[in-house]
Amino acid sequence: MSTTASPVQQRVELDAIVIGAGFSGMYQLLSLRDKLGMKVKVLEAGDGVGGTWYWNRYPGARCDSESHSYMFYFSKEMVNEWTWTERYPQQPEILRYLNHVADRFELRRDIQLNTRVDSASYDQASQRWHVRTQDGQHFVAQFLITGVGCLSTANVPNIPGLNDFKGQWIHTGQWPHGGVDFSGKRVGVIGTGSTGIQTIPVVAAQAQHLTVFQRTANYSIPARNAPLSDAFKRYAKEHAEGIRYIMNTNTNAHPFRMVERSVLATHPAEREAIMEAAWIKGGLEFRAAFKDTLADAQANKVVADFIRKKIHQVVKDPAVAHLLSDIDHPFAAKRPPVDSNYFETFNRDNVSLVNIRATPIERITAEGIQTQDQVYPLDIIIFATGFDAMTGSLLKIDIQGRDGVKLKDSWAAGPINYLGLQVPGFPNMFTITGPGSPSVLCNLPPAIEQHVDWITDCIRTLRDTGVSTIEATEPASQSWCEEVNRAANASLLGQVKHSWYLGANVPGKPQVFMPYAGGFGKYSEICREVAADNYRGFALGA
Ligand code: NA7
Repeated sequence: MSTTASPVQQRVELDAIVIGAGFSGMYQLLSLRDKLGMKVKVLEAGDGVGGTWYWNRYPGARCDSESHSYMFYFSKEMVNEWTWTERYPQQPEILRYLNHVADRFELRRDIQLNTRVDSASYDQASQRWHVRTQDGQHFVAQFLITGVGCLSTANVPNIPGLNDFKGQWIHTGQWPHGGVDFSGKRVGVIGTGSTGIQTIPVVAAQAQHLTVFQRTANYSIPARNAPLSDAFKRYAKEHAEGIRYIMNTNTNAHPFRMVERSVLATHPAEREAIMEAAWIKGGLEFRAAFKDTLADAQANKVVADFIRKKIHQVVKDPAVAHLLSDIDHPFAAKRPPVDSNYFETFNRDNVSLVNIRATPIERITAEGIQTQDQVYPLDIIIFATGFDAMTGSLLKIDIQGRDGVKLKDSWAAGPINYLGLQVPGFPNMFTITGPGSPSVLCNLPPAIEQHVDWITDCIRTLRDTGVSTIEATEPASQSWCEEVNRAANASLLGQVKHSWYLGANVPGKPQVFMPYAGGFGKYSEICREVAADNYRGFALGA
């Protein structure tokens, strides 16, 4: 049984504190507790495990990674035990999987739910982290490990008048557990990122009318979701080691490789056939049909034009098709969504599209949304407006490192870090899939396993060699941030200035490209070399 927060003040001494009980926090707990025999507690704000998949319960919520890759591979037995039902797992199925992980490894006894961490401060004299929770509990440990998720702090735009709205408004990342009934309702969705694109077709099928408020048109690839065949289920289990090897050694930790073929060097008729086949197959693998799609603007335009053509083929009203395909950024330079009937949904009589780039939202009134030229009466507004990504959840906690330096001050100009694993000035604190690591550019479970394994090996080494503190040095962190920047600018990723990869979606956030775009395989290799070189770039203290 999980324990629930008690209001009684107490001071609990531990070896390590882990924040968050999603994929990251649970595997970190298992690794430190069961492999190293440490005393560990996971503190989790929700009243269940699952992290991102606990909170994101909006209709249509589904993973864009294929199910056989969106799971832990550290346990062969668990790979064999668990069988996914669809090509892309839906949120309830992923949540069931994560609950299975918690039960299978008896993790719940060391996970404290309903416990929001308020602050964490490092005491240099005792070399201990002091963690305090919203309800006044006090935990002390040598190591602090954050597994707070990259996309977990909801970004609700500050639109004037929201409090005046008489209807219901919801952010997709804070969806009510009881669900929302759209029948007979006039619904507005703001946002056409991956989330909006997933939820719009499902909401449209239930609502009386759906109005989509689009600021930036987006590419999307058909997911071609379907139940998995028995043959595929067998294949995934029988080839688990091979699948794992591919994920761990390629660019984005997906279970397929990028084809070593250039768009521009391929004859136009042949590349059209290749793109057509990739479109029919569907999913993020479309992006891997050529090696230069994200490296060369001309190559990208060929692929982008193919998708624009597809949008025009699907959407019957040419004006709507134009608006949906009038995309201002290269394909895959912002996170490319995959969908089930997104563009088709705009052929429905009960769906309309509003171009808020041309006529921006001015305010929300009691009745609905008012743009520059019209009022749209609504009963429900859905904010599919994304997250304060990568740094938001860390900065919500008042984290103070050595000499009382606050993380928010240290990161005022951007998230300085070393390998996305540590921050200089914050000894013995590790950030699972932190800014500076490949994280959101990857299929996340392999990226999480790699981080957790590295952190666990590091702590084991410290213990075995009598070292009590480890801290990223300032020079190593500076040069890693330069490398993160270089990697982004080596591809078209660095050219898009209004993406959440740079923090551009949150007013006032420093604009720094946060994930490492040099490739997951290469990144893992760097982490291995650093560890083998006696933790080069980290200061080790007695
Ligand atoms: P995203 O990808 O950040 O998309 C958010 C969408 O909301 C995007 O279309 C934004 O338009 C729009 N948005 C954000 N703020 C506003 C305001 N103020 N007014 C109008 N429109 C706005 O978030 P998602 O949840 O879809 O996806 C996040 C990740 O989760 C995804 O990549 C997967 O990895 C899973 P913009 O493009 O900024 O003009």
